[in-house]
Amino acid sequence: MPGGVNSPVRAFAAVGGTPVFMKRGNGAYLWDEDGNRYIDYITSWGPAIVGHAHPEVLAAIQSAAADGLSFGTPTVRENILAHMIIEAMPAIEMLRLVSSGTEACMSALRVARAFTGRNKILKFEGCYHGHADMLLVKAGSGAATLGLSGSPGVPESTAQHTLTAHFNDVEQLQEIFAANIKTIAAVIVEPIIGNAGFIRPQPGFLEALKKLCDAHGTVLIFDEVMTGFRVARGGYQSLCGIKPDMTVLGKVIGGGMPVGAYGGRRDIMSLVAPAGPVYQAGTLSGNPLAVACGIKTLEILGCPDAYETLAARSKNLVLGLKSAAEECGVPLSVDFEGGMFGFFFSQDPVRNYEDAKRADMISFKKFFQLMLNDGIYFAPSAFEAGFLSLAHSQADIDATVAVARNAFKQIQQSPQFKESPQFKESAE
Ligand code: HOZ
Repeated sequence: MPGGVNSPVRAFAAVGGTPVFMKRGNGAYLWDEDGNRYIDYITSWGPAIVGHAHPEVLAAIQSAAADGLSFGTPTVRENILAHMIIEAMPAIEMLRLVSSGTEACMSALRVARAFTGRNKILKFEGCYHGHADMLLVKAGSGAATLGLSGSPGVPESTAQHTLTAHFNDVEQLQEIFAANIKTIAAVIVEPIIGNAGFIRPQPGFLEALKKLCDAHGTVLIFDEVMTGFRVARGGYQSLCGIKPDMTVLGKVIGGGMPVGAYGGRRDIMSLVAPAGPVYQAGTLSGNPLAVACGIKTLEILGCPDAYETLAARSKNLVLGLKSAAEECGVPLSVDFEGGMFGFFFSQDPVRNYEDAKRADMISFKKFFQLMLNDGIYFAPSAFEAGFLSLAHSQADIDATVAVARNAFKQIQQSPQFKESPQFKESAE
């Protein structure tokens, strides 16, 4: 396997060392092949929001498996999951289940192009929307981790249709729309960026984006693969009150099995075959086991206080990390929403991908290794958000902060830290 992995960010390329091979997970924990236990803040990059190996989820999958693995026909379960999604996100009037976030983003853009009859799309630097050719332009996640701004193999004739902009820069957006009058088919955006670390939209940014899209007949696509059913049941769109034309989902809706979805306005989604002429298909789309896993996960998330609990845990974690860092004189910028969080070794708040790249990567790398050695598993890249689950207890958070305090002390004492611009700035 290239790099020994099946997805680049897992290879520890940005933090050094050998990736840990995990053997099993339960609740908030993972165990590696040598039997070491870790508090897990990746949660499979988001899906394991109710905790690993939740007994009710396992029972739902086992029961679905007993009925057969895949039929390639419509099933009632697919309709149950589709209804649960539509109920939580009223902007989705019609949807199609697929097997990954990549597939969902790629398909959503095809439909948006067909709907508008236009070719250009606009994405934001540091946002990651899967690895379809047209979206591997200034992408986040593994591409950012490896410093790849594009990818060989993506034809220039494909990439030329992808415009990019800085997240949180309304002025630049206005200029781009003015220079591309009625030629942009779609804007795709992670309403909170989770693939360049955690970066929140500034007040007014998404509102301005929506207004420009409406004025120019451009389809606004919220990529809520990370934020959907994670920051709130209705995704970030339910918190910011903006109704996108289309929404892309993945991760939590499959609860750890391969499920993605794209949906939105009925007039747009009606173009998808066989209702309309835009082709998209999949043998394992709506797979019975995957859908059963998603349904049970969303049912568990329906328990009272699920999102309050996730938010309280995230808050305690990031505030605990921040205050431990401050005690040691290490600047740390932190943020969270629901069960998703992030931190940058930066004095200043991070508002876009350029800011994220300026954060202190040497301290991040040291922090990651020190935490891992003491049984805390954060993402092995500064360009990824963190995720926790309903299984994370306050005791897990306290234990994490205690380990982090020790790590920050060691970072503060390292000669590289004293030479870093971050340290010099914080000392001024
Ligand atoms: N692109 C995923 C997170 N941003 C990582 C996928 C994986 O390595 O599993």
